[in-house]
Amino acid sequence: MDNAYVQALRKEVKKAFKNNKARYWHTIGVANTCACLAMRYGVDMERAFVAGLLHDCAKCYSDQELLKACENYSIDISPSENVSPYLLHAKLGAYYARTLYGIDDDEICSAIRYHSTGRPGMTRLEEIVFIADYIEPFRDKADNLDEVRKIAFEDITEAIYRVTNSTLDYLKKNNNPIDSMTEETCKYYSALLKARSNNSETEENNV
Ligand code: DGI
Ligand code: FE
Ligand code: FE
Repeated sequence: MDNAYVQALRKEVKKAFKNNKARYWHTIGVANTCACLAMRYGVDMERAFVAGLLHDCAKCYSDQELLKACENYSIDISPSENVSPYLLHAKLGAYYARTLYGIDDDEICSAIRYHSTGRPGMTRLEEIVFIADYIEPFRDKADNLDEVRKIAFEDITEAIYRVTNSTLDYLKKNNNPIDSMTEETCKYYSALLKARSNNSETEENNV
């Protein structure tokens, strides 16, 4: 993966989003933020940028189109995806990354697949795409954005816990169906933080 390849891919994505400028800018924001987080956490920068570029490549479809495409390509549809088909853009995006954009890197495809819900035990690259989607500079929805933006570069585990926790709060407040994966991700990262703080307490007691 070199610079010329990444630029060519960016142009393809720009063309695909020609009718949705805001989504293109979000995509560029995510790709750049992925690259910054990759520098911070010692992950390959080009792979992170490419995952960011393609993470929402299936976003410009209606609910009906998403359901139909997933049926056509035998992509499994969970009960919560049936109720909230927009969630399927992550699974369909991973499929299109492979089939339309020629990505044969399993970890990049998996980062796209799990970018909306996360998953327990994400790889660093998956974590980077998940967080970059939330904190990229053009995002302005969540109240805790400034806080999470800072934490993302200090402690990505803590950032993922905060993001999943506030997403769950938001979904509950709005009576949106919750995908079990989002819940499991939050539980996993909460347990990881707890285990870490128990360990450091034990270490302190042993001094
Ligand atoms: O595609 P984007 O808008 O850039 O971001 P995304 O793919 O993370 O999708 C964001 C939405 O996904 C956000 O409004 C919260 C929602 N989401 C995350 N987990 C769940 C969920 N929606 C439902 N219904 N259930 C979930 O478990
Ligand atoms: Fe998305
Ligand atoms: Fe996104």
